[in-house]
Amino acid sequence: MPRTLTVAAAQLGPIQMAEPRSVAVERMLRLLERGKARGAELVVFPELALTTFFPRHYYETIEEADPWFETAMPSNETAPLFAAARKWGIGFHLGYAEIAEEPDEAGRMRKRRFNTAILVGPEGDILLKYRKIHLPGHAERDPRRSVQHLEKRYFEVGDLGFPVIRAPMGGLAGVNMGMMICNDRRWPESWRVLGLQKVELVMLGYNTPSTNQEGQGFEAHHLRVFHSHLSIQAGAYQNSCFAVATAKAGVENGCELFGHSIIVDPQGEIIAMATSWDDELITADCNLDLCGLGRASVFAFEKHRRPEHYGRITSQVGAVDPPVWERKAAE
Ligand code: ING
Repeated sequence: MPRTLTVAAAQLGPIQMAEPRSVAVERMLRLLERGKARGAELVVFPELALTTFFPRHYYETIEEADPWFETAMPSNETAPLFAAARKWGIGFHLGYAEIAEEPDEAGRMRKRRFNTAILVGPEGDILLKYRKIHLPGHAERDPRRSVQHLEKRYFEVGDLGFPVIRAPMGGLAGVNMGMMICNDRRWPESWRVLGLQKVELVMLGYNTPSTNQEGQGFEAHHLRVFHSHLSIQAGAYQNSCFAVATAKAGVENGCELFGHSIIVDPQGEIIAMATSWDDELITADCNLDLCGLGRASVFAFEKHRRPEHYGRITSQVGAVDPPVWERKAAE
């Protein structure tokens, strides 16, 4: 009997600055209901799914951005999602901005801000939490940019690593599930750390502008979606896992985000894709046994990996110049 899990990407259209969380949650409940009707057992919502993508806005003090954060999860506004999960027996992934009163590395208790995602089980338990590690953009206002991207200003680098948990989901007694968030998908290290924990299903949400805002050079528009899909398909293939990647899409305060949410199988094939840039549910039946093929052959890590040659990957941050070739004087 194949270990099949029916998953859904619940893509959200734009959330405007003035839109209260209750409206976003109502939209998400409609998608959860549609997921139930389609037989979905796990629904993946986007990154920062409760509000507009506020890191595109500059605030003089980071405290001014605090209204965009959740100080409790579940909160009054998000409790209906947890109740629906329990009522319908559906798990869900939710991305949100998190404020936590926690000790930092120096053991000092303080208010900490993260770009966070949680995995909630069909009984409403929070099974796993992840805090975004690869924060793109910049920390100070950048006058060259058409739109700011201030994740480095408002969020700390995640401090939970890339965890994987084996937990019941749908009709299965145990599924190995892990998460990453948006820019993380562009870094193969994110995928490999999850792959080294036998992840079977990677969930990720994203908010990605449809045009390059860095102003550092020409990038054809179609490459934005190509790069996103390339990263996810490669990550899934090279770690023999399924991936559910869910967009927040459409035009928020004049800034266009692309949709193209996808579900990818362990062969790297796209098995479902959203076609709108609005609220849209896509589903796929994932036979998790398909993760085994790659793991037993091309990507049998224990047989083929050679960590003794990978030292640069963890010892270096940036790239270094290579030695320059010179013709050797004749001996
Ligand atoms: N957004 C974008 C992402 O990684 C980006 C930022 C876009 C970086 C394109 C590089 C190229 O999809 C977030 N929120 O990380």
